[in-house]
Amino acid sequence: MQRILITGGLGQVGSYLVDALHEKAKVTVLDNYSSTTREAVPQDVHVIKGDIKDEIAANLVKQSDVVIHTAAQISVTASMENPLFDAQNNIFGTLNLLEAARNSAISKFVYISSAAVYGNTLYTPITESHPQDPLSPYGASKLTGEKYCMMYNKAFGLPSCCIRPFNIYSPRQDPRNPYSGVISRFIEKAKAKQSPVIFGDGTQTRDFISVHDIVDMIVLLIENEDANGHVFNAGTGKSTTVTELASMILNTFDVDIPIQYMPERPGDIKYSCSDISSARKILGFEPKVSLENGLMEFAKCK
Ligand code: UD2
Repeated sequence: MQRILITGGLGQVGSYLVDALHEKAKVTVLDNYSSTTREAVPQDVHVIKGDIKDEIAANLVKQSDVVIHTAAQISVTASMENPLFDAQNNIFGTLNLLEAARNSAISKFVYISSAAVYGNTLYTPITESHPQDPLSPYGASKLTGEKYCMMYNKAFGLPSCCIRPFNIYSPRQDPRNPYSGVISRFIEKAKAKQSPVIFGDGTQTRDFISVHDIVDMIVLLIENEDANGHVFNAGTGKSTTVTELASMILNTFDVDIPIQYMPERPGDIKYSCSDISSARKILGFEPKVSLENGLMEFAKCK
């Protein structure tokens, strides 16, 4: 049985990955419990409390066949307040794992980056070759992690690859977290029969991708040797305006209240939509969850 290490395995992406993989492989989770609890994954999954910067992480990498590195400092806001903390986790933590992987026999290292590496959108759909000009320490640290992964592939032959998720959503995203995405926030409001608040005029667009499609892409990456040395956009290739999203959520939850508009959020990008031709061609990836069905999943959890 393949031994798979999932760093950040109690987090949003990590815990869904555990669900998808733990019956097919010997899964070990490494998590520092910074924003989650043991209950995020089934009791029979092997969970180790520890940090990606520590020796324990390096030892676990050496005992694995596959490493899926989802653990990160994920808050853009926190990264603006404390760039050093962000870099220690996202750059040095990643480097600690890569260095352990260099001296091991692993068959795959998957790194979860972010669409934040692009910064302001110059054109859509955004291809992987779009200029990368991050606007936050978080974007810069994620990009640095990617560069290290790709350099380890070129210089040391490490079988590594990266994905750049666009706007991921799932019912496991905590709406009270200030960094939580717009979908969780609007749903929280709809459930409380309160108006969703749109920042700006609502014509801004985003590419919303269900966590299940992110998991599908990572599973495809694990077995695909042609993916090594590549970075893939992880989106749906479809864009939705924030006003359309608010209406869809009010419909899904059968709530008839007006939308509230507030001033635009500083630093907000206007248009975002991924080009996923590369993932389609090399991985055979096809997103399966429509936004309508993804929102229904939240309604079923209420
Ligand atoms: C997403 C990612 C971020 C980074 C970035 C890259 C999330 C949570 N964040 O930021 O990590 O990768 O993309 O570009 O996925 N909005 C409202 N009302 C609300 C909340 C948000 O109108 O109550 C708007 C917000 O102003 C923005 C859009 O909804 O125009 C999406 O906001 P978001 O916070 O979900 O994600 P985003 O795209 O800023």
